[in-house]
Amino acid sequence: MDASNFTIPEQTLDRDCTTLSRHVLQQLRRFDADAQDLSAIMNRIALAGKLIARRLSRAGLMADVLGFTGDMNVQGESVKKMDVYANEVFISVFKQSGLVCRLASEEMEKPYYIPENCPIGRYTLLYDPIDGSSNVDINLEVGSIFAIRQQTGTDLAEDAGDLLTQNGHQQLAAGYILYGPSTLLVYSLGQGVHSFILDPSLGEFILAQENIQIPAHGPIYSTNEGNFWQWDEAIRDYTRYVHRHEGYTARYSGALVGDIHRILMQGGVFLYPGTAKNPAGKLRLLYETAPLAFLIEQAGGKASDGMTPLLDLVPQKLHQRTPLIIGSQEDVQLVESFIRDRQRRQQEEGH
Ligand code: FBP
Repeated sequence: MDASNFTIPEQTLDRDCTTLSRHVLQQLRRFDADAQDLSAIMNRIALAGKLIARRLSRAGLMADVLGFTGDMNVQGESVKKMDVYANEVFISVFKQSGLVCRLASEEMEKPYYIPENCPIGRYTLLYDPIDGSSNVDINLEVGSIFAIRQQTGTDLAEDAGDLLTQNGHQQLAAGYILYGPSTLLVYSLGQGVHSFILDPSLGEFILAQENIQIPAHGPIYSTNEGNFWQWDEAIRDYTRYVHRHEGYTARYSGALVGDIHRILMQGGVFLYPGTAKNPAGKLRLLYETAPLAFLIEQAGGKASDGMTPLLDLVPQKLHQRTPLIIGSQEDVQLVESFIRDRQRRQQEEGH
């Protein structure tokens, strides 16, 4: 065949060459130091994802990778060996980077400071290294959740006080990595939501979808109904409503990242409300709910604690928990309407 007749569809080649770090620079439409730093930080997060994906894919064949360590973390939860491994991976990929001075994780009581990166590294990485820990030992989907924030002040006291003055709108970037049949990274820099798939043959995250929009409404409601009797009456009323109305189906994987990804793609709502025992719920504001709220709102969805927009919340402590209602606009508004109705009834009854 005459070479002049054979052309490679530019779009395909362009897409195949759109790695994460290139996409970040395209998004920022500039190449200054800040843009280069954010691109480099995203690249390091991608490396952490590749290392964790590799470990997970062979975990069942390796000794001492699955199971519990015997320790409890700052959340009062039994720690999995994969939690420790993944937490260390995130720290390790940022050493000698000059990028991130401080890493704050769900698995660590206090942030980890990388002296060689301070004070030049003006960013803080906040992350949940393994989300869905209860799924790890049985080879079901898990994830990692991350957010990047600007460090304000020198934090010489190493108490990360500046993080307790910022709301969720002040996140510079957020996303998750889903370790499923393929390893997927979904992120936003505040300019839409984009997904990348790890191509094992290239060892690169390659662009899969840009400007993902969540449907305004979806059939899915995702929640642990095992907590039904511990919930406020308003949430019970909402659950009774979806049980009695056509067009709703329950999906709950035990991994927040997996449930959120399903809802991002198909529409619906995820709920982890407060309970009688834990009025603030289970999920952590800085490492789980604020990053996912940033992402879902960038995709046209909505997130709240039932009453207040999730991104408006300012943490009072590093490991603060919040109730979470997140997903499609119409479905989150429906849940919130049940909460408002109950409050109004209570006020009318003088409670
Ligand atoms: P981890 O980050 O410790 O895994 O906790 C969060 C989580 O596992 C979410 O992924 C999931 O949605 C939720 O907790 C499951 O909690 P429950 O078992 O109470 O339904």
